[in-house]
Amino acid sequence: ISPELKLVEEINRLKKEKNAVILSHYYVESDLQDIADYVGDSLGLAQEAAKTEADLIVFVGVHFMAETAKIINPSKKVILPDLKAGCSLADSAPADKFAEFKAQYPNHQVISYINCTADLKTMTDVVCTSANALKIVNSFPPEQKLIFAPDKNLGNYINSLTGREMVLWDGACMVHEKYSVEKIIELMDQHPDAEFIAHPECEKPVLLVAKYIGSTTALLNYVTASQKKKFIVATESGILHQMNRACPDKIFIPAPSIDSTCGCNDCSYMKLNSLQKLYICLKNELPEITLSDEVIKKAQLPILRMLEISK
Ligand code: CIZ
Repeated sequence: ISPELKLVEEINRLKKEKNAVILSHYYVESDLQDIADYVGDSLGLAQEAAKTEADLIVFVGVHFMAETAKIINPSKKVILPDLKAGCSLADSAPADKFAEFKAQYPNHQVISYINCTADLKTMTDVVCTSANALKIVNSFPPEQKLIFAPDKNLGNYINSLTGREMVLWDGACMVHEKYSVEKIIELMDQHPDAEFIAHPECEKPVLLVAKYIGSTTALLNYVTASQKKKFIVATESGILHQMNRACPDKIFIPAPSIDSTCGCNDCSYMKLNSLQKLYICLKNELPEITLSDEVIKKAQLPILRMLEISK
């Protein structure tokens, strides 16, 4: 039996013993997606966390996602294989700076992308993800002034769809802002039979050449339903595992980034997760996500609003 299989066996044994659930994000390595009880985007993962009956939630993703699971399950233990698995978007919006920013715009309601810290969520009216951003924004009357944080690219994209002029925080995802439109066009020329699809966290020039724009789940659904056989995909390459599983007869080419050496674009934070770390984390029930009662109470409301609107 290979060491990897042994790890998988041990993880499954511990999971049963501890009544744990493993929630993995689409962007983690394939083996960590395959071992999960549920694999999905942050909306699906939050929905799953909200209804789980497990005593222990193991979140194989990044810190803000595990925090979200804790906020909606304060009485449960939530653990993350590597506490250093952060997020450039969350880092781009420190709570104190955001409080100053928000104070400049009285009469505005705040929509924050789920990719932010729990502290920022305490200053938020409704949280959104890329899967439901349009729906959340449209749930406000047109005259309501809005702040959208922290992803300016997603905010700009939603502004362009709705004709709104939401005030945007100046943040971006280090994976999605690095796609090179020149290299993408070159690749499209080499593969004229391929369709280029992109995530709305990408910059505008990249979105302008995309045939379809959507969240990870929307992109996955799109390629599954499409008659096309080949796609160039501009989002973190972890999603290609689910695309290949859903459509074994189709070809998925990761879109190139400005500085990619491997021909794909990975999130180094997501890739901090590993089977080995998952095993150690589950065994020791550490590292654990902890938040003050006050933060949980305040941050819960905008997440529950999002879950209600997304039903
Ligand atoms: O919402 C998520 O999970 C992320 C980070 C992207 C997406 O589109 O699903």
